[in-house]
Amino acid sequence: MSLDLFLDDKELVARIKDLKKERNAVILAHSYERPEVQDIADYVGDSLELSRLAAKTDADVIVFCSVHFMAETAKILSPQKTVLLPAAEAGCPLADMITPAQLEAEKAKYPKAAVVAYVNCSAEIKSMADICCTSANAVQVVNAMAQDEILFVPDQHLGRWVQTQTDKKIILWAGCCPTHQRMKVSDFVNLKKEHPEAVIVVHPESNEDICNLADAILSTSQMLRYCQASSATKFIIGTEMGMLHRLRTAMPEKTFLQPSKGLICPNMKMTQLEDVYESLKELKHPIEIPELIRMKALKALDGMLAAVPTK
Ligand code: CIZ
Repeated sequence: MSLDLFLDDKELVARIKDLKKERNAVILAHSYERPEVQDIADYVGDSLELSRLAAKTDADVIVFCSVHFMAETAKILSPQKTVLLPAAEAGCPLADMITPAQLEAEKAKYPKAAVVAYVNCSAEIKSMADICCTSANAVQVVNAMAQDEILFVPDQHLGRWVQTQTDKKIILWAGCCPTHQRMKVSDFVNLKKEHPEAVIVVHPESNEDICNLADAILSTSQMLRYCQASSATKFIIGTEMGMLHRLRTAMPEKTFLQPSKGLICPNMKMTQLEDVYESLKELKHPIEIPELIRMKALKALDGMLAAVPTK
């Protein structure tokens, strides 16, 4: 560890800002990142919002504080830019729950099905899909497909939730997010007893029994807009705890409660201010994707953007 890492947070933040200017860089942070990392970022959002911002910016360097597949998505959309993942080890267990060989075998079982890949997967899986989707647009993407059968990978819970909203036949892959899996029905029930006026909002990566308790099932970007538009002032939020910092920052006048204490994604919490500083200073850790894979993955992402244009 270099000596200049023994800096207090104020000094680190000042140096990060200087380096950002020098490098013509932009810092993006996912809503599940540590509060201090969200606070230093130029933009906080979901994976697709951030990747699209990355593609539009004039910055030469994009420091993507998140996990590997998210930084990869930014690189797929912006191959000419330097995309950095500050914490090299930050992966996604859900993304790792399907391999290219497994998807190849599954596609052979369902030759008539369209493959819809949730963005939480590797560039290689995206390159094998007909189209990508996010948790915000999965239903619209599935409904836009010509095929009646959809092989939905890798998140079974998002796929199951989509099945409740469409007439298409969804074939599920058994992946799941271990962080959302840790939420317990009893935690929601107990908190709701204490705060009967609170509105329950959960992410579609949650188990079915949790979704059944919810007033709204929404992606992180939808959660923010929903809570802003709602006349309610108290919410129970069923997703990774970083999102609570984002909601509290955007709406300090409202109350956001967590059903299960310490609902932390260990990968999202790997990025610390020191990593952001090192990343900018040493250009660590650049994302590279073989061009053939990148181009095929781009087709699946572009297909989604054409099927469901976002503002
Ligand atoms: O795509 C994302 O950013 C994730 C992981 C969740 C969401 O709902 O935004």
